[in-house]
Amino acid sequence: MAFTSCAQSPGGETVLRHAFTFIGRPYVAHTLEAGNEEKLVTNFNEVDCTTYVEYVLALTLAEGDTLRAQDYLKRIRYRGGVIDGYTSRLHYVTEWIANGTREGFFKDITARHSRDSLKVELSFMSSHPEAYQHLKDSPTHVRQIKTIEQKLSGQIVFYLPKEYIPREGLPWIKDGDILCITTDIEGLDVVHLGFACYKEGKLHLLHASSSHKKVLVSEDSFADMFSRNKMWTGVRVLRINSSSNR
Ligand code: 2YP
Repeated sequence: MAFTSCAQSPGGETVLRHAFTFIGRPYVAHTLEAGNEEKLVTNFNEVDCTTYVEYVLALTLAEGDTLRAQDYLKRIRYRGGVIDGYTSRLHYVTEWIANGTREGFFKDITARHSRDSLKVELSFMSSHPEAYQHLKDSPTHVRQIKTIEQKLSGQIVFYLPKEYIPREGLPWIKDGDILCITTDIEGLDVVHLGFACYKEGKLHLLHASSSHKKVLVSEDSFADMFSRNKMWTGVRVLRINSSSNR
């Protein structure tokens, strides 16, 4: 698949090379909810938007070594890399970003290019327990998630509002960057994740699509996707620290 990209970062091609290997794989939600005991699930064959980004990030950091990728995956998905029950998983992207930044996996480059900020207010999981297999029958888990939500709420983060995202993308958003789509859904921070992928001079989203039920490069430009998703408000952009990006 030939992609002419006008905004290259040295590590960006490496990220996209790993990301492209997943194209066509089925979108399957809740693959991490199997069983009652929280353990590391590595299912490269059935992905949702988050597990797709996590698997590609782990493979990129491990330079394709699937054994090392398992260790990176644990550090990407769990607070401090420690698996200790359901709530040790980084459920909210706000905390997933802070953890991955601390671990040196990527850096949030949004603040360098956008002066727009938003205040994080998290309550979605504790106020919709019925939507989560490990919350609907566990008041203890709900209480733990509520404490995490309260701890994370109130912080100010930078984002790029959708009105500033042109169809041709921006010079500072490069191939392979992780795009975290912010939302105005009550109590939620991010509603979807994917990779920046330039195609014929336009910025597209390479993602696990719940509507197309598979991993693909979006037909529409990233900017045009916002007109079809009214609850999308903008984007936080992460640059992966792959060896050639360091
Ligand atoms: C996350 O949802 C879940 C994690 O519990 C789960 O729902 C929340 C707050 N967190 O471990 C993880 C992996 O399954 O998914 C994601 C979800 O996006 C879905 C998967 C998608 O678009 O494919 C992350 O939070 C990324 O954006 C949001 C979105 N959740 C909701 O819209 C409720």
